[in-house]
Formats: sequence, C-alpha cells, structure tokens
Amino acid sequence: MQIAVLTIFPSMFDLFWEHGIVRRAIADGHIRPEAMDIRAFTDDRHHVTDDRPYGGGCGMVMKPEPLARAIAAARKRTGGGLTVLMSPQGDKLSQRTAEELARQSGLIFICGRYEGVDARIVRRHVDYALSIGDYILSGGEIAAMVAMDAIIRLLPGVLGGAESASCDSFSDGLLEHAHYTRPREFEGQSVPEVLLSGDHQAIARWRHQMSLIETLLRRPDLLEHRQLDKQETALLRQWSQTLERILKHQAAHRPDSLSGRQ
Ligand code: 9D3
Repeated sequence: MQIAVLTIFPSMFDLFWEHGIVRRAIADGHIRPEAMDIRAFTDDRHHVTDDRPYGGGCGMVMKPEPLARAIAAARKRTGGGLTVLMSPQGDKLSQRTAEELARQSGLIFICGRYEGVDARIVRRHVDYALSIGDYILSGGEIAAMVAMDAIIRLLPGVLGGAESASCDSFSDGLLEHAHYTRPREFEGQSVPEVLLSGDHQAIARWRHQMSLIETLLRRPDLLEHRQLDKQETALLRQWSQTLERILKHQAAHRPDSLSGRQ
C-alpha cells in the first residue's frame, strides 16, 4: 500500500516509521510511506501555509494553494489513493473503518493544523474525513499515526505468526482476558491455578469466561451488538440467574418489607 502524509511537521513521523510492526511492514515491502512537507509546495519567500479567515474570527486557516499542489503530488505518488482528511468533524475511527481503509491500494492523509483547512479543498479534493475521537488535539498528525497504525497491522502478511489476527479471533468483539507471565508469584499475587494446569481446554474455557465477564462489566455495549455463541449465552444466563437469586434473597430479607417485594 502506498501511503502519503501531508503535513507541515513531516519529522513527527520519523519515529513512527522506525519502530515495531510499522517498521517491519516497511522493511518487508507491505507499505511505502512518505511524509510530505506542505511547506515545500508554497511559492512565496516565507513558505507560508496559513492565512486569516474570511469573515474574521480567531485562529488561522490552512491556505488552499499549497495544499492543492501537495495533494496533486501525493496522488501521483500513491497512484490516486483515497484522500483522507484528519479532522475533528470526521467520522470516528473504528476497527470497521480501519478494515475498509486497509482495502485501499493507496491512502493520502492530510493533517490539518490551525483551525482547519479551506473548505474548497475539502469539497474538491477530500474523499473522507476521519476523526479519532471526541477530544481536542493540536493537529492531525498524531491522529493520522493512530489511523495508520490500526490500518497497517490489518494488511495481509504484516503480522507475524505470534501476533497474527487468528490469535484473538475466537474472542473477536470481546475485551481481552488478563495475561500472566513469570514469575509464578509476584508481590504476593499468584498466577491463576488453571493457567499452570497444562489443560488446554480448561485454559481456553477460563480465558473465554474472563473475556466475557470483563466485557460485561466494563463494556456491555459490545455485547449488545455482538452475536453470542451457545457457550456465551449459557454463561450469561447462568450469571443472570445467580444475580436474580441474590437480589431476590436481598429483597426477601429487607427489614422494611413485609411482602419481600420491591
Ligand atoms: C479548539 C479549536 N477548535 C474549535 C475552535 C477547532 C479545532 C481545530 C483543529 C480543534 C482541533 C483541531 C486539531 N485537530 C485535528 O486536526 C484532529 C483531531 C482532533 O482534534 N480530535 C480527534 N481527531 C482528530 S483528527 C484531526
């Protein structure tokens, strides 16, 4: 996948390209990324990339001309990839959006600075606006790195055996269970016995249960939008019945209640 990032701070990406899975994806030829300096596409002596907003108001706006030239250059480089504007007004990044973007042959990320980019750039040249969540960043660079990180690890062949997506496919849509490594005893806490048992089926069952209960307690919204399998349904029903029993018992023993109800 050809990736171009348009930014006034290209060196922010140096460390991003140089570490971990992203670095290996580049070394193995899965992605060809480049951070392109918007400033290089200015034509004035001072390489100005921003200007005051028409109609007044605070902040500055990214000038359209350098950006349009930068986008044209990036299009050439990426063979006409999808142009994505990093913007607080964009669609919120999700695993599903990452999967969709991972299917593109090329991507151009525009990183805004200042209050935003000239609206005519958005209208004419942007295919998709992308946010990474409801909080205010100082610019689109870190957001673009977040999006690229999520996308790159989805490209076929990028993840090695140990990290591979098949590793967590069974718990797809659930939060991860807790993890343990050596030593067996750390600061007075021991590793759950089942993980030392060597019983792979029991371990898988335990992990699945832990994933399910973690998700139920911390992110019940994930369960509502997920197709539960037979085992999960049985477990949730069992926990629900336990809770019902506890609550009934409580109600029956309330001192201010004669009937045991409410
Ligand atoms: C505080 C300024 N805001 C209201 C006047 C507008 C604003 C402009 C530019 C707020 C943030 C930014 C810079 N942010 C991004 O470019 C950005 C972003 C973000 O702030 N949050 C989540 N996702 C993204 S993607 C790009």
